[in-house]
Amino acid sequence: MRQAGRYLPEYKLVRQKAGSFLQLCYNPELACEVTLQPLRRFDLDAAILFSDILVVPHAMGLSLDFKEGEGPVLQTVANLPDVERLAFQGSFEQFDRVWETVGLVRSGLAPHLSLIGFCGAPWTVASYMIEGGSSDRKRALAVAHENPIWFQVLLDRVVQVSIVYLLGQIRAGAEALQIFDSWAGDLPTGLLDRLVSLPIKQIIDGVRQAYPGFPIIVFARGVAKSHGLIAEATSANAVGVEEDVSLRDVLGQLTEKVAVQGNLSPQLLLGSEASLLAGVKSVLDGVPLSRHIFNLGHGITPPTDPVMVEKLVAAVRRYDEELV
Ligand code: 1CP
Repeated sequence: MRQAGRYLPEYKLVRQKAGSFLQLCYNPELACEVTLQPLRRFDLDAAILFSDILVVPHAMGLSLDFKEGEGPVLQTVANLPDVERLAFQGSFEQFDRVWETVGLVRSGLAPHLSLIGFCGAPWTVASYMIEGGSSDRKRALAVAHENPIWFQVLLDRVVQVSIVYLLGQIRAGAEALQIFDSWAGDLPTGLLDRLVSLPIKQIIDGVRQAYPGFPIIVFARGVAKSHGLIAEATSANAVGVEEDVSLRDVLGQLTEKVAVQGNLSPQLLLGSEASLLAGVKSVLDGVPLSRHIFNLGHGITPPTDPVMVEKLVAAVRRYDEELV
């Protein structure tokens, strides 16, 4: 989860060299380098592609910029003509560069390490396309509630383009996929089916039509009691779980074949070693190793000391060895 983030000095150097965040995303050599950096430092099991969920709306024709200290600035859509102008078929030059990154990463990664590709889920991506950047999602929520025709067309186009994007990542060497619905928790439970589960299921079906059984993790952040329903509706292999939710409770909502991923609070990396270790133990206790991918509950924060990440990984490994 945001492994290659701003907490690593070597990332900051490459980012500077690239010029901007977006130039880094579209520079296969440098994007490969920052994808691999955390793996050189830490004893991790998998790498996550360095890119961003907003590459999809960018490829669909919306202008995109990442402003220093401000986050993304994306061109918005507000009506049917805006949505009908969005590209959703054919080829997307932005994707070629990301796929090239995936290929470089796979060949630079030791064979026993996995490579996770990703995209944003349609609700989260559409919310950025409506709001134009980081926001409270009020406008996007109003549109979701009013459900104008153009909103459904928007979700459908994001689904189609996301499938193209993910299939290319698999062809280039991704071995698992994660779909990030960071703002799923904003929605009332009555809208989760239509706006979260259904469009994610359409993406998963599209991917598995070409690659049957392909492993997919769904991270619907903030849906606590609805993880089970979403997993069932989407046929995810694993669900990413936000912090402050009991993994055991979520496991109880899932069938035996579905695993959990998560969910240590990234804030614990900013405190004492003792509280970090207590946090690791409380995440791991009582969760079967065979159904758990250890991870943070959300992205790593920029003030994190890499030494704390090292201690975290060592603690998880120790716990592993005690059990097996
Ligand atoms: O300054 C910088 O260097 C940019 C910081 C950064 C990074 C490292 C952004 C800007 N994106 C990323 C990479 C990224 N984003 C990855 C690659 C893996 C990695 O580097 O470790 C992934 C998986 C994402 C996914 C992403 N981007 C999400 C979903 C996951 C989540 O964090 O909830 C979202 C919501 C975004 C949008 C985004 N990208 C970046 C910013 C500042 C934002 C806006 C966040 C917000 O609205 O609060």
